[in-house]
Parts: sequence; C-alpha cells; structure tokens
Amino acid sequence: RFPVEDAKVSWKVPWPEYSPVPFVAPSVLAAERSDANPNGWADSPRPNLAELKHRLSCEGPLFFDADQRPVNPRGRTGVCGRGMLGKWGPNRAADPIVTRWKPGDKRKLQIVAIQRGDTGVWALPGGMVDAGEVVSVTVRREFAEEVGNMASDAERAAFNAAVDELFAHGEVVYRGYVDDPRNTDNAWMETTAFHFHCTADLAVQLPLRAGDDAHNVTWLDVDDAEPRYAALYASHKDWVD
Ligand code: RP5
Ligand code: MG
Ligand code: MG
Repeated sequence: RFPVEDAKVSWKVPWPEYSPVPFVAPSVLAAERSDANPNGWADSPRPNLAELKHRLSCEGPLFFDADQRPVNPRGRTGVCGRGMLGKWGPNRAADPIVTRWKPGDKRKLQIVAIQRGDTGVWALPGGMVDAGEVVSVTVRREFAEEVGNMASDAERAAFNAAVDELFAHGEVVYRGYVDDPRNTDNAWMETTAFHFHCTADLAVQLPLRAGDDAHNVTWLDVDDAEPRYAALYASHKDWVD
C-alpha cells in the first residue's frame, strides 16, 4: 500500500502526490475467467455501471473517479483496483452475533467466534451475500457453513433444530461500512450484523464445529482482557460492544 497518514485519509484533503498501488488478486481474476462462478462472486474487469445502480452503498450515493471506478466513501487506503475483493464498490456481507450467558457465570456474555483461515484472526462467522440472496438467508447460511460442519446426520439435525429456534428472533444491530483489511480505494466491505441470543437451554445444546473458511470455533468471552476478543477482526468488536 502507498502509505497514508490519518490526516490524509479524507478525499477532502488535496494530495496531488497520492499514488495508490494498483492491485487485483490473482484469485479474483481467476474467478472472473472461470465459467464456474455460480455465486456471481467476481465482477467484470471494468466497473459495470448499470449493475452498480442496483448494488447501492449503505453509506450514501456512490461517487466515481476519472476512470469511472467507484470511490471508497471513507477515504484513501493506499491501494486502487479491487485488491482481494470480487466486486467494485460495496461488497456485501452478513454477520451473526450469537450470544449466551457464560455457563456458571450469568454476568459474563460470550459470543460464537471463529478463527479465520486467511489471517488467523478471530472474527464473527460472517460471509459474503451471494447474487440475488437476501441477507437474512446469508447470515444463517454462513453461520451453518462456518460453525455447523457436523460429522453425522444426527448431529446436523440437532444443529439445524437449535439454529431454527435461535434465528427465529434476531435484531439488526449494524448496517454499513466494515473497516476490513481488504478494502481498497475502489472496493470495500459493507455488512448487516444481526444479534441472536441463546436461551439457557440452547446455550448448552448448540453444537459447534468449524468448517469452510473457519479454522476453529469457540465461545469467546466478551471481555477486553480476552486477547482474541480485544483483537477481533475488522470492526467486529465495535458492533458487539
Ligand atoms: C468482513 O468480512 C465481514 O464483516 C464478514 O465477516 C466477512 C466476509 O468475508 P469472508 O468471511 O467471506 O471472507 O468484512
Ligand atoms: Mg463463509
Ligand atoms: Mg467468512
């Protein structure tokens, strides 16, 4: 990345010497070339302005640079292009915040957290919205993929029954920009975070097993003294707090 000090992040600060590094990950280009892209994960090499009109930002109207690339609403990142993200502009995700009172300690809240396979950092078990998918479906699908990788049909049935009950009552607690390390000047993450709270019974019954892009899963104390919680991925800690 081209180094950007805090005082120069805002586009309102004139900075003629600013020269962001152009980057598109090989995996993004490969997904684009492949016919097998059923999820519509990768965008075309050029921003598709007609398509972008239907993929609005939660942050307000989209702005475009001289090359007709959408511009990051939060400012300069030091990288231009799509970087590691599949789409120009907002890349939409959904994040489940699943809480319980810690067994044996009713004053301590815990969340379901996963260890990301890409960076090793602990995070909410969220993921990208597939083409045409509604976020309420995404949030459950990602939860099941990342923490419900059950070994047997019986375990899978128990997990699905618990999740049916848990996800019946949820609340949107955040919708907007994510301070994701993959963000660039022209592509960034936006999410809808939902809160689901386990009843006392569910808290002990919900079986968890990591899968897909999650390497580990655990109930994590909501406590700044817990290093994995204090260092939660992107802006995930802000929404839980
Ligand atoms: C974050 O990246 C979102 O908050 C969500 O947790 C996640 C989605 O990307 P993947 O987990 O699919 O990489 O910005
Ligand atoms: Mg996922
Ligand atoms: Mg994920």
